[in-house]
Order: sequence, then structure tokens, then C-alpha cells
Amino acid sequence: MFASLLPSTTTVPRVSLNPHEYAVDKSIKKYESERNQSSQSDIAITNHMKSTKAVIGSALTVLALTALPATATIYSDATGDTFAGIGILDITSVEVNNTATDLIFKINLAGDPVATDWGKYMISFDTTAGGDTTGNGWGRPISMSAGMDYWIGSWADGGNGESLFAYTGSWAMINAYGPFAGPGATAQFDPGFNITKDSSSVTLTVPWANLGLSVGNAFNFDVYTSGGGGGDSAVDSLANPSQSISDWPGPYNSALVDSYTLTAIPEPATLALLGLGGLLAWSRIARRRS
Ligand SMILES: [Ca+2]
Ligand SMILES: [Ca+2]
Repeated sequence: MFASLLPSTTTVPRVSLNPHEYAVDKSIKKYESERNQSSQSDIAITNHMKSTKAVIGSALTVLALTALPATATIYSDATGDTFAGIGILDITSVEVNNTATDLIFKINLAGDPVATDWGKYMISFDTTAGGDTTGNGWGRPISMSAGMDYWIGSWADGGNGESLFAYTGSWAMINAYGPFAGPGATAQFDPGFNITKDSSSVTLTVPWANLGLSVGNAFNFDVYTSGGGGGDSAVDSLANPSQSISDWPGPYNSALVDSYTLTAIPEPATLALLGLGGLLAWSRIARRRS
């Protein structure tokens, strides 16, 4: 008649118990009741922990996924499609990506722009109706017959530099980066606008607001390489897998273009707040459930 001798499901028959037996019977029932409550409470705690862990786990997974930059869109170009046969002017591909504020163009080259740095790297943009159908911001013999609205010209020598021009009936420089004095009073040296390079690529970054773009906007573009002469044309064109020009002066018109759509990515600060808010809300719900 002692608890340690009883299986957990044993019920004690109510038959003529003397006062001593009655007390023992009561103790056994109390013990069983407490043990039952305790094990239910253990299950509830375990379930709560499991559910909280699952919620935190999935919230962190969502955070990790959304914190990553969008996957770059890779635009391939032929290798060896230039008259010049110069590696630093031969585009092999361009990886385009955007953050919450910037557009990034990683121009992959057949040559090493660190070892040989005189190449010029340029991007034409057709973002909206209208634009320049015959020229560009640098006055190079390069055009975009659909109408060029913005132009980035950059150089990988002299400490690297980049300039952004907008067309509104005429070309004006609206942003610049690098160790040079801009040709116009409107030049704005913005840390979000820059050029970097490594042994096989040149990367140009531009705040997309500079291009009048919003999330969801699509635009057409082409990427070119050229030499240091003011009359040098598009030695290579990303959108054209065939040879673009047969000699330095060209000219070249971008009849072929590529297209990119700006994707939504939360700002890191907003993301952190959203993530924290979400976790707190879930934690409160989980507590209420338990
Ligand atoms: Ca090429
Ligand atoms: Ca090409």
C-alpha cells in the first residue's frame, strides 16, 4: 500500500479502511495527483520552448535571407570580341545588383585593370522616354538610338574616378567621385558614388536615386570600354557579342541593350527594427499561449 510499490495507474479500492489505512490511501492519491500535474506542466514547458525555438529559428532564417543582397543578374559577353585584342578592354560579363540605396555594376574583364590601369569604363542608361539619341555625357563617339538619359564615365588610373551625367536637353555632371576637380559647379562628391577594382574587374556604384529610379523601375543600359583619347569609341559593348567597332574612333550606336529591374531591399536599420519587433511580438504570443 505504499506509493513506491504501486504502478502509476493503480487505483486503490475503497473498502473498509481503518484510520491508518485511510491516511496512507490519501497520501498515495495526493502523490499521484501532484505527479500528474507536474508531468503536464513539464510537457507544457517543453512545448513552449519548442514553439519559441521554432519561432526564433524561422524569424532568424527570414532575417538572414532578407539581409542578403539581391542575387546579382549576370550579363555575359563574348571574350575576344574586340579589334584591339587588349584584355583590360574585353568585357567577359557584368554582374548587376542593387542594395536599398545603390546600383552596383561589377565589370568582369579578360585582363587585369590593376596591373594595366589606363582603361575607361562607361555605362549608358535609357531610364525614361526622350533622351539623347546621338551622344553622351563625355562627348565620345557612342550613342544610344533609343535615347540616353544618363551616362557614367570612369577611369581606373590616376587613383580611380567616376562621373555621372544627366541629359535634360543638354548634358550636365550631377555626381562625381575621385581625385579631380569637376568641370562644373554642379559636381557633387558623394561617398555613395564610387569605383573600385581588383585584378579582374572594375566595380562602379551609383545611388539609384541619382538616376531618377524607384524600386520596381526597369531600365535599359549598355556597358562599354574605351581608351584615354577623347575620340575613342566603344572598344567593347556588353550587349553586343560581336565586335563593336573596327578601330578606335568608331562610332558605335547601342542598338542592342540589356535591361535591369530595381528590386526592393529593406534598409539595414529598418530590417533590424522589423526583425526585433517581430521577435518581441512572437515572444508575447508564445507566452500567452503557455
Ligand atoms: Ca567582350
Ligand atoms: Ca561585346
